[in-house]
Amino acid sequence: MAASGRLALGTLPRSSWVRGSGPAVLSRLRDAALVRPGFLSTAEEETLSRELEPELRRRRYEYDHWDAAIHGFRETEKSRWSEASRAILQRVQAAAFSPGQTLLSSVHVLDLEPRGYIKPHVDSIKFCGATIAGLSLLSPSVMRLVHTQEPGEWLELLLEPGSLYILRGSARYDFSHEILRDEESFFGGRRVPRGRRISVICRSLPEEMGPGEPGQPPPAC
Ligand SMILES: O=C(O)CCC(=O)C(=O)O
Repeated sequence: MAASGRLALGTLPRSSWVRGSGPAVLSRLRDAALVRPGFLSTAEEETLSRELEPELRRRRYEYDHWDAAIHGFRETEKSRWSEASRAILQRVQAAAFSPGQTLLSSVHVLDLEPRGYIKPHVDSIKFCGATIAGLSLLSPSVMRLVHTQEPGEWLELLLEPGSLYILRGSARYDFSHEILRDEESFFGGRRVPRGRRISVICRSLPEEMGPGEPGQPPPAC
C-alpha cells in the first residue's frame, strides 16, 4: 500500500510541493530549488532512522543563544555508514550533484525536536559549495526561501518524510532558507504540524577547497 501511495506522488504537480511569491520566481528557480517527494522507500527511511537513532540519543538537544541559527536541535557529522545507507547516499549524490562536484566527506545529520526550528540563513561559502541536498525523516516540515535583496521574492517547499530537497546555484546563494517552527508551519492554507524531524544533508565542497581540507561547519553551516 505504502509503495503505491509513493508512486502516486509522482503524478502530482510541482505546486503540491513548491509554492512561491509569483510565477517569475517559480520559473527562475525551477532547476535550483527542487523537491523529490517519496525519494526514499519506507524501508530506506527505516534504515536511516535505525542507524542514526543510537548516535543521536547520546546527545542532548541544544537551545539557542540570541544569535544562533537553530533552536531545539542535536546534530552529528557522520562519515561512516552501513552498506545499505551508503547505497541511499549514492542515490542522493546521483540525483542532486553533477559528476564534477566533490562532496564534503561527512554528512550533516540534524535532529530537530518538535518545537525546534531553523532561522533564516545562507550557508557559509567557507564550508559549503554550490549544492545542498537534504533527506527529511519522521515529520513533515516547511522550508522557506527568501531572496536576501528582494524579500518579496520567496518560495516554500513542503518536505514530507522520505522526500529529498535540492538547493543549488541562486537558491543556495541568493536566498536564505529556514525550517518553520510549529506555530508558523503552514504550506499555503494547509497546516503542516511539526513533530521531531531528522534531516540528512549532503553538501558539495566549497569551490576553492581540496577534498582533504574541509573545515568543521558550525550548526546550519
Ligand atoms: O534540516 C534541514 O534540512 C536544513 C538544514 C539547514 O538549514 C542547514 O544545515 O543549513
